[in-house]
Amino acid sequence: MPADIQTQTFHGQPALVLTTAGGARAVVSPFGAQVLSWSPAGGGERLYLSPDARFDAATAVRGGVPVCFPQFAGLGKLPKHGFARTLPWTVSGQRCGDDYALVTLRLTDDDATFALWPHAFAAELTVLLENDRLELELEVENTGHAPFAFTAALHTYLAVHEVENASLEGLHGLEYRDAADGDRIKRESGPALTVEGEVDRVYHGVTRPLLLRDAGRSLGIHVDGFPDVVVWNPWEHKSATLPDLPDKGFRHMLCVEAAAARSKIQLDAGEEWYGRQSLVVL
Ligand code: TA6
Repeated sequence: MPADIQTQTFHGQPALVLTTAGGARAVVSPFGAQVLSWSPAGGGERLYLSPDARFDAATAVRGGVPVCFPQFAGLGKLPKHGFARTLPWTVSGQRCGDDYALVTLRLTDDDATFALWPHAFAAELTVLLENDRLELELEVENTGHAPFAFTAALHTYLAVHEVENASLEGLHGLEYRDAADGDRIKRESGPALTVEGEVDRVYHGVTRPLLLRDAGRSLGIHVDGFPDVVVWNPWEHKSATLPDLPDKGFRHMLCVEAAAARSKIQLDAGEEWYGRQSLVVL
């Protein structure tokens, strides 16, 4: 069978299901332009989706790859992580080749977004599925007549077998803001990051590819255009405050997010920006 894109129901909501000839599969929800599932050819699920996630087309879905725009976390006056993750996006493009499937979703300003954030914009998320990789590209265009600035992230929840046994390589020597320790600025000293408690860090100036090792599996994480990488695991106490994450859920996830968080991206009228995160099975 060639690559294919079908509309199906996923947790009661419409979703696009992308498949490749080799057997890779991804599920993308137009609500929030959120990738909810990804399994490469011949492999198991690589994204964490909370079994307690809510699918009511209003609440942010816990897991997969939420798109945070035009604000990352609480870095401003907007709702946490902005409004893009809780709005319906339009499917603006679909294409299949011999060995890939690609969809593009689009969100533009309307009265509701304008009331929160008075700017004219067009945001597009393109999801490319190949046998051994998933690539997400967020493009933002200033369609208005005045400059604006934003922060953003692809808040990727990676599935891990047991987070304490996973390790993330490639951050050595980088400066980070430790949101789990009073926003102190620190420098990564170890060759690999391991998780043994709450981790909530914004690493700056990430240019090298990262490598996630977990239970005999390896995943390459490439970030382009986004200057920062956020690593997040809520661990036990924080996790208890999240109603849509089960008690032991934090053990099976590690967020490695492509982000523009430290400095805002500035766009003049008519300008465009893009940032990309690629996940590659190694
Ligand atoms: O990206 C890390 C973070 O900003 C954390 O501080 C944590 O709160 C997380 O995002 C999840 O946010 P959410 O609003 O989805 O519960």
